[in-house]
Amino acid sequence: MFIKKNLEYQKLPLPHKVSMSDFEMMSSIESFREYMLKRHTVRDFSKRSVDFAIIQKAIQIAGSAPSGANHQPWHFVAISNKDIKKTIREAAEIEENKFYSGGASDEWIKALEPIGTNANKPHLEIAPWLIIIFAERFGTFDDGSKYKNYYVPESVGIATGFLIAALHKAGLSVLTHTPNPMSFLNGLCKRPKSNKPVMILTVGHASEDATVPKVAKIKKDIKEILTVLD
Ligand code: IYR
Repeated sequence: MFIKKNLEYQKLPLPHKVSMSDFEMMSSIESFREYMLKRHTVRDFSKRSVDFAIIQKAIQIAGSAPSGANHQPWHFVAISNKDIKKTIREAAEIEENKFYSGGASDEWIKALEPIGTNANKPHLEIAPWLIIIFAERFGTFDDGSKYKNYYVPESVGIATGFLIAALHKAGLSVLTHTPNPMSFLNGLCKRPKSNKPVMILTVGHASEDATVPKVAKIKKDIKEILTVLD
């Protein structure tokens, strides 16, 4: 929580200086690239448990992300409780059933065909952890007064990217899931109305027989995603 009287501008020397030779830079980015390219969105999870300490560290990394005015407009709810996971699965499947049986446009359903998704979400119960990501529209100072957050979707998106990368670094697999509507998650996670549920991350180990859709591995060429003006 922000303490109002601590919020004065003050300069600090850069706390960590990462200094690398050109060679070290290349080798560092190359090994990171190789590792990140081993990340696959997984829908088939094993029941193998994951220590809470790993989840906690990953969320610390997410919490270090840059954000609008450094307001850190996010909150993470980590769930391993079987009953709560079951409730989330049931609620999500009700919404997904509506989505897949007429709620979504034909164009959207067609776009999902190559990914092979459907309304069944067993992973929400099988995987050891669900992390629910909330976006906070407002924060509260130590004196109880409220302040507005800025660039909330952008900030939460960056933190979510950090989180997914951190979980991958721990050898875990992740599935991003956005059931719509998601307001049932506020009650279940005891979060106030000012918190908007953004995403459910299913987190755990991929099952032995996990598969990925072939199309998921077709990535746009660098020439298509990068324009250089030099
Ligand atoms: N939320 C649904 C549908 C879905 C939508 C998109 I866009 C995806 O990339 C994947 C699925 C579901 O989870 O099945």
